[in-house]
Amino acid sequence: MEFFQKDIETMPRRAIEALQLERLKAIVNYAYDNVPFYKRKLDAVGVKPSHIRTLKDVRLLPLTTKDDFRDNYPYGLFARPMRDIVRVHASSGTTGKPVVVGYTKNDLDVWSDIVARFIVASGGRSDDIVQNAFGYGLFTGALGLHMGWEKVGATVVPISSGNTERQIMLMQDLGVTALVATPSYGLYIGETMARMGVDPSALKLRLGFFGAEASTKETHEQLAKLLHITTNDNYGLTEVMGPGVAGECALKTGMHIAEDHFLAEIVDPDTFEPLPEGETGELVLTTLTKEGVPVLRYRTKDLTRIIKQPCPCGRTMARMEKVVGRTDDMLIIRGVNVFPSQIESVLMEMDEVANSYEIVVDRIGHMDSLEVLIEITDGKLLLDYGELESLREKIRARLRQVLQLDVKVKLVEPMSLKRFEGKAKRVRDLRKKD
Ligand code: DLL
Repeated sequence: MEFFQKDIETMPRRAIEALQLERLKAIVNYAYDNVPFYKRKLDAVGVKPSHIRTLKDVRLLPLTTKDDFRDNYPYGLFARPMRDIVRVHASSGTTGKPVVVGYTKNDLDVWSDIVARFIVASGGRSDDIVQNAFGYGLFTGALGLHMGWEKVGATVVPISSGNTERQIMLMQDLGVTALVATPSYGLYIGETMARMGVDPSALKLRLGFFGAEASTKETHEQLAKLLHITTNDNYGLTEVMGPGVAGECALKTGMHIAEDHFLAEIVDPDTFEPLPEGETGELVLTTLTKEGVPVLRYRTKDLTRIIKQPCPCGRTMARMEKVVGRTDDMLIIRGVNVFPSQIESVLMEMDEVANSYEIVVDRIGHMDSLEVLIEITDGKLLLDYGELESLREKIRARLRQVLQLDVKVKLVEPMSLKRFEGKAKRVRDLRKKD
């Protein structure tokens, strides 16, 4: 097993926690002294930086939310004057103002280190040729992975997203060995390859790095099969840094959190009370070293669980399990909680259906209804009513078993649903009138 920063990645847990405490004290002081927003928030609850004596004391600090970033748009949460900031990024909010963040030189150095860690942990090497199909721009994904791969010493092809056939042509011509994309775009690239008659096993492609949206184990299996690669899942968010907050190693037993730079907690998503170790809840992150925009207790809205046992790969940094979904993506259908990822798991296991689906939620009278539009793989099936019905019934029964809910299933023609080059949007909730 190769490491990018072995001494750090395999530190004894006691040492990691001691380092976290030292850094937590320093960052709370730093945020209090340099960001009026944090001084106001801490003063309002009567907490002083000196009250942080143990790691658990992080709970004394108020939570920070996306709205806090919006309310302080654009530079209100910056702790450094603009002359120290060398880059800004922003998240693509669909409504309202975006979240703007800034990085010092040192922040970029840390950021590229933590991206390089999961790249190397998943088998990325200096002789890789990397097609970076994340959209370049204000999105942290493209430049984050770009810098991480450069730090590893690989060759980056900054192709950005879109123009899928050209992506495939360049993949062949340039001898690309690693792909960076959202899982949805990875699926679309794989599907386009099949349509073009390109055999993925004849390509040099061997690794795929997928992040920026939730993907199930089944989706990764599908990506591995379609593209003939080994896959990696990696996690991050603009407010806290970008990609690199956590990433899988080759054993794929959860995503190792860069705990020397982030303190992770799991809280009850309704009460915000801390949950016992190992339980699933909302991830809350505190940056421990970030200079540009330090963030105390950011509510990610992502639901996951943290595993602290050392991983057989040798890394001691805690792992977060694949994200189940976001608290704001959870659908409540006739009182039952449903995550799109549960539906995705079922569909990805079935060969008869393609990788595209759409979930439509509506209210008919007083009843919520959930309909899933699913593309079939073979268009000829549409001519055989009997077979079509039996497939529909099979999917319905499986979804009922997993969701404990009756779902309408509609099978649609191959390639009739929308494809995504970035983050997918697969849910249409018609109950929300927007
Ligand atoms: O998506 C940062 C990123 C870019 C991570 C590239 C990994 C790779 P935002 O656009 O601010 O930042 O979106 C952050 O995306 O709160 C999660 O809900 C979701 N997300 C990101 N990575 C994963 C993942 C980037 N691996 C939001 N699994 C986060 C599940 C993810 N959800």
